[in-house]
Amino acid sequence: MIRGVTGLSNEVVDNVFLFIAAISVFMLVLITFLMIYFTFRYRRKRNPQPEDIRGNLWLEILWTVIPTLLVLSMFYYGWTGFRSLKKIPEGAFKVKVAARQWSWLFEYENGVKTEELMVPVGKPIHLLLTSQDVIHSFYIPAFRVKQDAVPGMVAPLWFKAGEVGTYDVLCAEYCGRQHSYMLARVKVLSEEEFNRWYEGKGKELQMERARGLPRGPQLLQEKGCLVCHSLDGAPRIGPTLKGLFGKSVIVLKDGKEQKVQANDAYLKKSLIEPNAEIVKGFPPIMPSQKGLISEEEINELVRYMKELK
Ligand code: HEC
Ligand SMILES: [Cu+2]
Repeated sequence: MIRGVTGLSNEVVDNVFLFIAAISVFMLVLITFLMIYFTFRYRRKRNPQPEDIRGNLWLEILWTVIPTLLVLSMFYYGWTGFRSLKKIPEGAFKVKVAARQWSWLFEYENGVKTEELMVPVGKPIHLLLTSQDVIHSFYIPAFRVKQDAVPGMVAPLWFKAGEVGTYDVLCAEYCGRQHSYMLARVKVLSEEEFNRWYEGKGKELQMERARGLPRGPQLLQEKGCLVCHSLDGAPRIGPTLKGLFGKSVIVLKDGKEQKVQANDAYLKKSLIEPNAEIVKGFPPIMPSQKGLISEEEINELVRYMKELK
């Protein structure tokens, strides 16, 4: 048990785990003991003539019934635990979680988006998991919860953090080359601190929207572009976005090399149909933003990319 971490899902999972582990250890000890005992007890020196031992009804009943009960009790605890993990308490605090190659995005009901999951302590948190590309798996070891995020599906998950602190979030489904980048954090705050953060962020967002501030840098972060693209000239998984506008780029189109000008149309197309023209020397793995991005966001991103000289 990880010290200092308690919560409903922890108790449920830990109890089942300990129960099964205890039975397993008991069986291991018992079987090992009997094995060693029988090798001595029935060794050849003491029993030069092999004996023909016929069935024993009571023994057979015993060793059928006891293991059956043990296994059924494991099933019972597992099943009731599973049910309570699946039953989301009413009034739980909702957060949408989007998984994508290779980052997580958390979206709260007031529209605020973050890359770290912020939650209040002691309150049930209801996560709604989706994936924008391949199958990922949302995993918080400290809270004993794990759930696949599958494209085209919303998977629910809930937990309750017992103590204030910072805990790891991992992706538990191998999802491509930079799978390990999907290490994020859950920050558990006291209720008061959380409310202050939540309301502050909400107001900030409203103000930004009202003023229509350029959101380029924030969009790049929010849409997860910076996992694969740098702004400083160094290639990452994809080419750098620095100085891209106006450059001539060698791309593979239908398998043939071509030179194209990186103009507005090219930048837009790179977002919506990234695999129509693949930049030479890079793998065709950029996830299409189709359906994930608004016209206004595309325009803002293109505007910002043009500024990255
Ligand atoms: C999973 C990694 C990944 C993510 C996330 C990603 N890209 Fe890409 N991107 C690539 C790769 C790889 C290429 C080059 C291959 C190709 O053209 O498809 C590329 C190509 C591009 C190009 C063309 C670059 C050039 O030099 O011609 C642009 C523009 C671009 N991406 C912008 C974005 C933006 C904006 C985002 C966020 C909305 C984004 N990308 C998210 C991997 C990614
Ligand atoms: Cu993943």
